[in-house]
Amino acid sequence: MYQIQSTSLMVALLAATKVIAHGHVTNVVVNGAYYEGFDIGSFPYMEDPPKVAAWTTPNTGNGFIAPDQFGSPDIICHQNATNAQAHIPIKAGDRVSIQWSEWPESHHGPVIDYLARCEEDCATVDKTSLEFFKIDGVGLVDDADVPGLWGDDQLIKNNNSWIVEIPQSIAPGNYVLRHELIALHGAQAEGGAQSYPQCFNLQVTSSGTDQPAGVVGTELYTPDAPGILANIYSAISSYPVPGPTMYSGAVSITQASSAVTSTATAVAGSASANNAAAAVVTSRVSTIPVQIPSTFQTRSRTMTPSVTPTPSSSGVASSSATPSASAGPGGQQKLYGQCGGQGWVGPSHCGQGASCHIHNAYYHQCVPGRG
Ligand SMILES: [Cu+2]
Repeated sequence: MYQIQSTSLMVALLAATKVIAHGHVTNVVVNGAYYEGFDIGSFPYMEDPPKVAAWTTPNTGNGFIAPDQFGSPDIICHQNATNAQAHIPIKAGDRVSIQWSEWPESHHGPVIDYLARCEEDCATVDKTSLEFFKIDGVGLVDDADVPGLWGDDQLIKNNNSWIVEIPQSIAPGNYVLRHELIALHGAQAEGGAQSYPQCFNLQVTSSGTDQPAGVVGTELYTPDAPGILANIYSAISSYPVPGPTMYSGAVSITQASSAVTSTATAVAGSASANNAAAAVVTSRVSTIPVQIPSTFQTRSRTMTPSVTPTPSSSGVASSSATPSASAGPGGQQKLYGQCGGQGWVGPSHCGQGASCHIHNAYYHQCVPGRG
């Protein structure tokens, strides 16, 4: 019994480490309205996930894009990302507050934001054709104390959030907002930088006319570019934020928290920029809504039968190899079933091919893969 418990604990710890290690954008706030992001903890396991303005990625491990992938489409909107099917209506000059789940202190580096115009609909545009222009880039803020104070240190101080202003001068239209953190803790060696891009579809109304030239995502960076290859552990007199030069109409703003006053649903369907569709404000709230387990799909299908348990001399009770949701603590849970969380007394193991993923302190779920 002890062995099983400790294995279970180890799986849980590994899952927790993975989740805590990096992060992803949970939501954005525009003019007080809260828009849900792509929830990597639940959407990949739903048959019909909500249509949100955030691009979809199966990057359930909160991973990064390494420099040897900077020329691959994965650098555009993260690993195997596919177009968001909804968009956020916004006015040029408005600000977007981007909320990360968490960000590790050791991962110093720049915060960078780009826009790319979609000729038609950002829900169907070929991402490799998007040309990004930089509207924000904060790298080394203060190097008094090596490794320095960086853009993402400001993000951490600001409750893991970042505010970017949509330049007033850009032409109206549909845009992909590409928000990115680049971690430099290993960047003293080529290949050691880590990119964490996150994309959102915006429908911008504006009286501006600028259509800044941009760069396709796969040409934003190279592994040896200044700012990608950088040693943050020695004093740096100046740090060049990687990527193309900043758009002249970009606005640098002081970071602050953005109060949530309502929740809103991103607009799905045709994204005509002339159609001044307003966001559907569904409710007024005073606090940020919390994902609750009831949004998870429950499925009746069970795991494929697992292998016969290895005979054990210690007499561990494993008379049945069939996963069962009614097993006691330490038993095997079926795929997508609950496997832990505060107050949970059911099975804490997942069947073969699945691992226990910690969505939050209250809900751990068996998901495919080794976690
Ligand atoms: Cu890391």
